[in-house]
Amino acid sequence: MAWLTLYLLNVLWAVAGTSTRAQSSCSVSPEQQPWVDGLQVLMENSVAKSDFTNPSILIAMNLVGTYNLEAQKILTNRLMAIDGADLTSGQLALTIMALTSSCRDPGSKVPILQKKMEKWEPSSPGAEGSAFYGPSLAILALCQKNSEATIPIAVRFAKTLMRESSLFSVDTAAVATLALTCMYNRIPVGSQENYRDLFGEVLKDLVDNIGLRIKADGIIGDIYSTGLAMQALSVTPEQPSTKWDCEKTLNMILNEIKQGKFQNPMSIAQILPSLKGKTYLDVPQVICGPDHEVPPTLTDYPSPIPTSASNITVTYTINNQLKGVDLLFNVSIEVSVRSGSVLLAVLEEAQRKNSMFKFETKMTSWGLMVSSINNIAENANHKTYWEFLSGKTPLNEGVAYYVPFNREHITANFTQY
Ligand code: B12
Repeated sequence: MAWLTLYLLNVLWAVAGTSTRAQSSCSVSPEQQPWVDGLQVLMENSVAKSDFTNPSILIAMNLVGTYNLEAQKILTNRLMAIDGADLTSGQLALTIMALTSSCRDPGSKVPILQKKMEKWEPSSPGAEGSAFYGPSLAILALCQKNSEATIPIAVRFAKTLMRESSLFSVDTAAVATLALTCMYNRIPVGSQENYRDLFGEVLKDLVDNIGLRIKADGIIGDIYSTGLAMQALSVTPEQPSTKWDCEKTLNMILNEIKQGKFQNPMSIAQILPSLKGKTYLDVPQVICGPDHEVPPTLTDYPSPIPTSASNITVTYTINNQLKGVDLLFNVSIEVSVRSGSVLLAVLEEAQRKNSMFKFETKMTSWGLMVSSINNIAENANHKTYWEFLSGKTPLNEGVAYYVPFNREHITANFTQY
C-alpha cells in the first residue's frame, strides 16, 4: 500500500512539473485558445465593414494564419494599389511589411522608404519620444528587405536613440527594439565595424526602459502597449535589468480580453501576434499557400455593453490655453446621454446644445480621432493635438471606444506632444 501511495505521489509530481514547464514557455493554453480565436475573427471581420485600409491587420492575420481569405484578399489588393509617395514613413513601412507577409513584392515602395530615411533627422534635439515610432517601423521594414543597405541609416538612427531613448513611451521603445534587433541579427559576418556593440548598447537602454514600465500585475505600460512590448522582450538579445514574468503578463492580458477591452481591431492587430508566439521579425518567414486555417468554433466574445434606457450625466470641458491670444477658452457643459454610450455621444450632444462645442474627426488606424474642437485644429508641424482626460488622468482609448461613467468629468485639452 505504501508503495502504491509513493508511486501515485511520484506520478502526480511529474504531471505537475510538466504543466509548470509548459506554462513557463508563455503560451496560451488550449482551454484559453477560443478567446484568442474569437479576437482574431473579430479583427478579420472588421475588414469588410470598413473602407479604411489598415496594413497592421494584414500583418497580424498573415503572422498567425488567416481564417478569412476574403479579408486577406481585400487588404492585399488595396495595399498593392496604394501609391507609396503619399504615405508617411511609418505607414509606408507597415504597408511594405503587410505586402511581404502576403508574399507580394512591395516594388517601388522600398526605395521610396529608403530615400525618406536617408533624409531623416529627428525634428529637434529632445524631440518627443513618439516622433521615433514611425522611423522605428521604417528601419524594421528596410532591415527585412535589405539589411546591408540599411546599415548606415540604422547606425545614424541608433546614435540618435542613444541620446533620447529614456524619453520613449513603451510602444515606441518596443518598435525601436524590434528594429534594432533585426539589424543586430543581420550584421554581416566578418564586419570590421563595431555594429554589434552600438546596436547592443542601444538595445540594452531600450529594454531597460521597457523593463521599468512593467507593472506589478504584469501589464507593460498600459494594456494597449503590452502586445508590442511582449514582442520586443521576447526577441531582444539584451535582457532588461527588471526581470519579466511573461506568463503573468499573458494571464493579465487574457483577463482584459475576457472583459471585452480589445474591441478595437487595431488593438487586436497589435496584441494577436504575441498571443500566438509571433513577432514582426517573423514577417519575412511567412509561408503563403492556398490553404487557410480552419475557422474556429466561436466562443461568445464580449461585445460592447449595449446602451441602456437609463441616462448618465457627464461634465465636458474644452480648454485651449495655447493657440490665438484672443481665442483662449475654457468652457464646460453638462450633458445627458444613454448609459453605456461611448464618449463620442457626449461630444455630439454637447455640439448639439452649444455650437462652441463643434468638433471634427478624422479616420485613422485606431478609429476616429478628434482633429478639431471649436475651430482649433491639431497641427502635426506645431505638434499640437486635442488630449482627452478623465479628471486629471489621460484616457487610454479614443472617443469612439471609451465609455464614460455617471458624473464623470471629461476634459479635452489643446496641448503639445
Ligand atoms: C504617436 C501617437 C500619438 C500622437 C499622434 C500624432 C503624431 N503625429 O505622432 C498623439 C500625441 C497626437 C496621440 C494622441 C492620442 N493618443 Co496616441 N499614440 C501614438 C503612438 C505612440 C504611435 C502612433 C503611430 O505613429 N503609429 C504609426 C503610424 C504609421 O500609423 P498611423 O495609423 O498613421 O498613426 C496614426 C494613428 O495612430 C493616430 N493616433 C495616434 N494615437 C491615436 C489614438 C486614437 C484613439 C486614435 C483614434 C488615433 C490615434 O495618429 C497617428 C499619426 O497620424 C501609438 C502607439 C501604438 N501602439 O500604436 C499611441 C496610441 C495609438 N495612442 C493612444 C491614445 C489613447 C491616444 C489619445 C486618446 C490620448 C489622450 N488621452 O488623449 C490621443 C488621441 C485623442 C484624440 N484627439 O482623439 C493609444 C490608443 C489605445 C486605444 N485602445 O485606442 C495608443 C495605442 C497608446 C497606448 N499604448 O495606449 N497619439
